[in-house]
Amino acid sequence: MQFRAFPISALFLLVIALCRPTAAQDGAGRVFPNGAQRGTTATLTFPAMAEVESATLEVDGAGIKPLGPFVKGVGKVEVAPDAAVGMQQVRLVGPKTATTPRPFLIGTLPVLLDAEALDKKAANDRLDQAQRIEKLPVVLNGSLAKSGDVDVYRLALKKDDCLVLGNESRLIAAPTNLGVYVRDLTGHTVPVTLDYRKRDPLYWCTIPADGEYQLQLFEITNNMGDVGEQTLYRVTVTTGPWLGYVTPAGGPRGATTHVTAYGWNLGGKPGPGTLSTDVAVPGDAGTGLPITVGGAPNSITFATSGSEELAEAEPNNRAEQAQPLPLPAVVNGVFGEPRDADWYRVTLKAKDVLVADIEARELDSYADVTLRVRDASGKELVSEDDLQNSRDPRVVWTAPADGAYTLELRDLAGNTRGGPSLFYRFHVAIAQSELRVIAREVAVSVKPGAKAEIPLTVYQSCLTGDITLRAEGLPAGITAETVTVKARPNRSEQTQTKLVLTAAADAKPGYALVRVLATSSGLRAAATWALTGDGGWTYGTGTTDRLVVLIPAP
Ligand SMILES: [Ca+2]
Ligand SMILES: [Ca+2]
Ligand SMILES: [Ca+2]
Ligand SMILES: [Ca+2]
Repeated sequence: MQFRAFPISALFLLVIALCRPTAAQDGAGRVFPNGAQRGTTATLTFPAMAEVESATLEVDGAGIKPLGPFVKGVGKVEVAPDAAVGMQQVRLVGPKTATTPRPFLIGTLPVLLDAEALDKKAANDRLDQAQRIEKLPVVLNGSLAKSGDVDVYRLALKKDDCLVLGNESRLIAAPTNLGVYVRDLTGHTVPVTLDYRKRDPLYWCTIPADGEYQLQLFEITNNMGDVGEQTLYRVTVTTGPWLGYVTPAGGPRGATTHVTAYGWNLGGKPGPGTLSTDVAVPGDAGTGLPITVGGAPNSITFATSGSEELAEAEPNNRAEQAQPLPLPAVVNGVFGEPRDADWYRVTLKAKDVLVADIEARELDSYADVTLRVRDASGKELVSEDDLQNSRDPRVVWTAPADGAYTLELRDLAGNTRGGPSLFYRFHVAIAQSELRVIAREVAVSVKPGAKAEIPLTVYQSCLTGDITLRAEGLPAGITAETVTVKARPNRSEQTQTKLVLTAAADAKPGYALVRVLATSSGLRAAATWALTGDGGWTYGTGTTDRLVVLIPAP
């Protein structure tokens, strides 16, 4: 599909239908509301813990303080006035079980909650039941919990306002395909433009005249008849700034990068637009830095690196125009127009292991990048697109002989589309060692005198030393033997393994937050868990590296 503004189309419905996961997974972490304004207190509800007399809130992050234990899944939290804006994870640990962690967004804006989500007898399905929005900007947080549910809100707008509905429903790990109508009070529809470049489509429109309007929120597919409390939404309603993306999409740590920001109502100009600004990345930043621009209430992730970074230099559409790259390097490029091909050249020695890695989809770029490696004669040696699981391509490949090799990048649908939203970051290096561990359970329960397993997947590239896995911070009475995974020099490999936990017969009930650490010749990685939502959705981008190990109460 092209990057342009489409109305809600059959094609879009087909695409989101195809995106539904096939395997049902645990959604026992659900929490409501899904965020709070900093400097306020909020009452959180975890439906999975409704039967539990007393449970403890655990937060991955700083600035959220529980005001006492949670009773029957409900408790209050205080969000500090200086809490960092962005995503944290919250979960509840009871005497026998723990919920999965869920994204929780701390913001600067007031939150208006769906009256139906708070009170089963309330309704906001029609204009005469509409909830009033007194002041913009505001965050609407609710659920489309019954078949055909519509949530109606009412507000005053001015002629030529650019109204933006910044949708973050999948960001909070909800399986929601949010649809929006903007109507005047007579029911006349204001044409709305849909930008579905990101996993959460954004809606915007220009208001035709001063007056009162209604916003009607609904689930586009009715989730194939499977709507419920999990069909949550979080939408920022604003006539002010909203950030889409920036290019370049990242920069080196310890340096300032000049970027162009793309969004809406930027710099006081209504509608889609751009803004130039600088992004300073601290030397100790992680691999992603949350940034915001021009007073927008939302943030995006700015990628960072420890390498030299270059800008793509057009024209580079043919082998003989290939841009030479030092090794290692990070190139920030874009498929700027239809049929854009971006060629690069590296010089390798025989047996050099080339690691070529694309970041595009991961950064919410619209580009679906393919990567080809060719020798000096033009013969194709490697081709990778990784379309199957919709991930960005990565090539680990050993050069057969000394010489120059070309790397050709294209957008899979590039014959019909091009533009700034089709950006990418291209990492190239020789024999870059890498160690990563993913865990598949986020809470493990061990009875006194019994054993339990933490299943792990270990990813390694070009390691020379064997990998040691161990658990740190186990509760008293629980032990785990270390596990060794053989190093595979000059190779990229994944290994399934597990840590076995053993509880002493007299281990006391309780829990601890445990980290699983992997080390190999100077590299260290903590196992992470991808956060999933109801129905196995993994749209929430958060991860956690803390596992609940629980000795259940008898
Ligand atoms: Ca509702
Ligand atoms: Ca409703
Ligand atoms: Ca290009
Ligand atoms: Ca090009």
